[in-house]
Amino acid sequence: MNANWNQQDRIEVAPGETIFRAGDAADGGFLIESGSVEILVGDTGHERRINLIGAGSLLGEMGLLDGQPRSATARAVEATTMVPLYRNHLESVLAQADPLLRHIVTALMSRLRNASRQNLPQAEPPKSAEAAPAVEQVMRALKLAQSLARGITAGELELHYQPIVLLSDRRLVGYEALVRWRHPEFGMVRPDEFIPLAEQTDLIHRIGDFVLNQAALDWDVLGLLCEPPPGGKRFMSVNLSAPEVCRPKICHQVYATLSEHRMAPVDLRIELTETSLVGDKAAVAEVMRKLQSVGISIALDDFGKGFSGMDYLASMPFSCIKIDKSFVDGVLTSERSLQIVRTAIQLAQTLNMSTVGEGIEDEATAQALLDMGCTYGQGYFFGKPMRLADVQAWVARRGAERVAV
Ligand code: G
Ligand code: G
Ligand code: MN
Repeated sequence: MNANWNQQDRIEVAPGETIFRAGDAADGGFLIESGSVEILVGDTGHERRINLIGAGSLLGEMGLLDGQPRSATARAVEATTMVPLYRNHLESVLAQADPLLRHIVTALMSRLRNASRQNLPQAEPPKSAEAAPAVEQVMRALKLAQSLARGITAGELELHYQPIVLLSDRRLVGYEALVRWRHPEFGMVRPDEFIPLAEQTDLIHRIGDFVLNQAALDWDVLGLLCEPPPGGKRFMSVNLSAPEVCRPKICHQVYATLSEHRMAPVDLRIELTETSLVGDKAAVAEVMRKLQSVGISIALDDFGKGFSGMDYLASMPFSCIKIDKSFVDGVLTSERSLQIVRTAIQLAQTLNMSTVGEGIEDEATAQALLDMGCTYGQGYFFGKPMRLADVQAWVARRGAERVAV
């Protein structure tokens, strides 16, 4: 792909402009948004048009796959707008896609590759009914990857807060900050879709900065809504992913943000998943100890979901374990889930850590967790992730309900 186009969101091409020539190096493709493009074969001066493609068509998609030189020339017929699709993005999207989707896309791509070997560079992905949603999903992920930088700059990220309550009396003690992307085309996009894309680049740091900054800013209001028991803690939990934990000067960045917003370090909790702990263990532990030494607490997120939670519990300074929803969901129906949750809570108690049950959706589950000694609860049963103003309304409504009881 032309170096000047690298990492652009949209490319505008003038009528008659060449997009690429046969023989050019290829490392990506394009999706035509508007306009039209002709595909030409043959030598300069003796070119022959073999196809004319328009909005919604893929162009140069072979480069997405194998980086082989272009087998034809592409030229805009009129003013044309294209979304560039980069190979590293496709690869990261596919690496996370579900295996069926990965299989479909790989099969489609290999068909395309064979078609192009037979000198049919105009071949397009078959638009069969089955393949359409898969292609759409890949397109969506690619478009998201492409527009993330712009979206962050344009202020499309927002932070939602999910209440965390003390299970014994259901009082509000804290929140988990969860980032969302209000995308102009796709609406509200969940972090599972864009955080992994952001982690491939430095964009994850811009997201991390936004989240920490916004959470510290909103804590001014949200902190006052909490009602910790006498001597108990109130907290704002934020999620950090691996590249953020390993970022040089992460501690400095966190302290600077806290002091800018006059947020007390003891009010901040950082959630780390096992996957954020990979890499240089000693370095990660060092960062965690530094954060902890100023009063910030650290929670092990999604406990039970990974492979070696135990290992991390032994070597890293956690003060809280968040028990994954997949186990919480089963406490009433699966003896195994029940025993795993019970054991996790006991382990936490032995190690002097608190516990949060995640994804609680009903009263009976909340009660079961409380009976086992779980400290905190989080889940739709108490409250969904909400914007700041909605948290205020939620607190007011709860207060009224309590008075009414
Ligand atoms: O709210 P939702 O279920 O969409 O969140 C999905 C996952 O995305 C959560 O489990 C959480 O770990 C992750 N996530 C949410 N917000 C952030 C954030 O600000 N930073 C990082 N690194 N991950 C987040
Ligand atoms: O980072 P973590 O995996 O802990 O984030 C929790 C995620 O789970 C959030 O994205 C939130 O939207 C989601 N979630 C929280 N409570 C519930 C719940 O009760 N039910 C379901 N289905 N999802 C929940
Ligand atoms: Mn979390």
